[in-house]
Amino acid sequence: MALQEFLDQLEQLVSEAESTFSATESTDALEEARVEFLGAKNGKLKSVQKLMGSVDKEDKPLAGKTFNETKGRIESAFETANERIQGGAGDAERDTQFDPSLPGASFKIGRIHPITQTIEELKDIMGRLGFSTADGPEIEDDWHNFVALNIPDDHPARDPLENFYLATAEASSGEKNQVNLLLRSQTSTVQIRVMEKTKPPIRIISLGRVYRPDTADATHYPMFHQIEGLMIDTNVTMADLKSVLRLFATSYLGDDVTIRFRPSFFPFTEPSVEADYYWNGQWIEFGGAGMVDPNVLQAVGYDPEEVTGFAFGLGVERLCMRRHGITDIREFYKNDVRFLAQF
Ligand code: FA5
Repeated sequence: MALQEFLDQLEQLVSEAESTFSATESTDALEEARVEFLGAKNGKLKSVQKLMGSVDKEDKPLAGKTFNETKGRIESAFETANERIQGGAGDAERDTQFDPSLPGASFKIGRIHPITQTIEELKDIMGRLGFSTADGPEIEDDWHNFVALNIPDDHPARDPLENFYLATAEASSGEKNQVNLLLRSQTSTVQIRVMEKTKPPIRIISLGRVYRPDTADATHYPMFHQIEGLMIDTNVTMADLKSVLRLFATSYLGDDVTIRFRPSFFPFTEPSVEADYYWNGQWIEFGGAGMVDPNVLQAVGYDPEEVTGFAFGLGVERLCMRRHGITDIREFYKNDVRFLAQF
């Protein structure tokens, strides 16, 4: 074989290999091209190498030298393509790795909702006064939401327009065939559930969501939270109620807070009071309270001649609003991160 013909074949192989390698887009395609040109058994370079045997003896040194250069050029075309393909994957991998040597940047982490924070703090305050926490369901029957709380059938608090009634269900006791179910309108339901199961003395609080079809405005929301307190013992008086509520309000709102009690009415307490605090030039009601009505004590099987007690139910949102200077209850439930991030 003439030398020139051999050299031409080598040159043609280089340009063919370079354009094939540079067109590959994946590791698999590149490997296929590598085998095609550089494969040890049937690669194209190997086939051209075999032709070297037919080159004239005196031309062999130049043919061998050019062959080695050709091999180097094809290998380097392969390396370039390999770096291109591996390099792209490497960047993606690096992006997902944590590099501790990079300058610090703070992560934006979530925060606990202000109402949840308030609930935890109120539990803490009442815990220090010896009150443990009890829970009750948000879907209630009319016995726990009304009847046992001395709220008769014809009481306006049972009006369908004042409550979120859900359905009727089979009663578990044989007394009535069906009970009305509703989203509880007050946490006072938990008083009944605890007293039904526990003998006095009792000192509990219960915190949770309650639901009323109230129109949302600056101080009302159709779903809000209450903290319920209940203390039953042989000699609990109105003075105990007043001390606990005052201590509670000053612990949470600060010593400078002014609170007042107004005579009021709840079917399940007698006497009843409304508790208000003074804020921004006006009195704001933050809860109701009173001495547990003897009818309620009887409904849960207690003897009103032996035990007495007080109960209170306060709006958690309104306490939190006063504490943080929030003027509109609706802010809590807009999910606006600019508001929530402040707590
Ligand atoms: C009651 O719910 C009684 N169960 C409280 C009670 C418990 C009295 C134990 C006696 C003994 P009232 O409906 O007033 O009471 O609600 C209590 C507090 O919940 C209110 O003072 C107010 O702070 C808050 N509240 C009532 N309605 C809303 C509303 N729509 N949005 C936000 N807070 C509310």
